[in-house]
Amino acid sequence: MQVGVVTLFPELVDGALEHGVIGRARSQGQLELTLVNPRDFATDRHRTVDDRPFGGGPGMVMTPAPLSAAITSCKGVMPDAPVVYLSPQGRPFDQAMARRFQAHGSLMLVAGRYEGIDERVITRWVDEEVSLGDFVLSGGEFAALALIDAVTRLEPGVLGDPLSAEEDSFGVDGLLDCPHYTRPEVFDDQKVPGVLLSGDHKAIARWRRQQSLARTRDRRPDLLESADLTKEDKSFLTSLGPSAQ
Ligand code: 9WO
Repeated sequence: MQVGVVTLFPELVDGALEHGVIGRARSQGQLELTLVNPRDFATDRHRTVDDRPFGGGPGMVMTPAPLSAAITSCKGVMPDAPVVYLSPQGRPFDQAMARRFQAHGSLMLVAGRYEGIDERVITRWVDEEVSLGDFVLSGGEFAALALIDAVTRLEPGVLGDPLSAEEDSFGVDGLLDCPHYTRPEVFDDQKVPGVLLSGDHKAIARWRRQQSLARTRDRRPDLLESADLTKEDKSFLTSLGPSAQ
């Protein structure tokens, strides 16, 4: 997976991606990262990358020329990468989008700062504007990092066990994950559910499925609309009776 990030804070992005599973993916060449700083393309004495908004108002806007030059430079490295701008105005990111980006093989992320970037940069270069949720950050970098993590872990060989990428929440059937337990059997007066100690693999699988179904109905009933449900799943949900909502 080839990922470019256009950012005023390349050290922040680089440092965050040194660790854990994603850090290993980088050292094994499964994630190839290109960081481009718009400040390196500013031409004035102070290397300015922001300016006051036309029309007035608080704060600053990322000025188009250095940002545009940074995107152009990154395009030279990855000409086929779709350009994605992370902002609260984007289309909602989800696991299906992560799979699509991973399957494409290359991706350029634009991380904004200040109040945002000049709209003409979006018009000219951005293929997709993407949001991770209804909240505002101080810049697009942490959203870019979350997206990179979600995409890179789908790359073959990045997770030790090839099944774990699929088995997580949203993996295949669009349900939330079941609860997890490890030793000790009793912690803080709380016992591990007996079925998990039974050795009855069929009963364990059924219990986990039912936990996923009940949680999804309680916390994210919207996901049940498009979830992959069997007849048995549906009759279990019916057996729960009306939900709290
Ligand atoms: C900052 C600001 C300050 C005063 C008044 C209004 C304001 N709006 C913003 C703002 O939206 N800043 C953004 C910061 C500009 C684009 C990059 N930033 C960003 C990206 N914040 N949050 C995201 C983001 C990206 C993806 N998913 C969720 C949030």
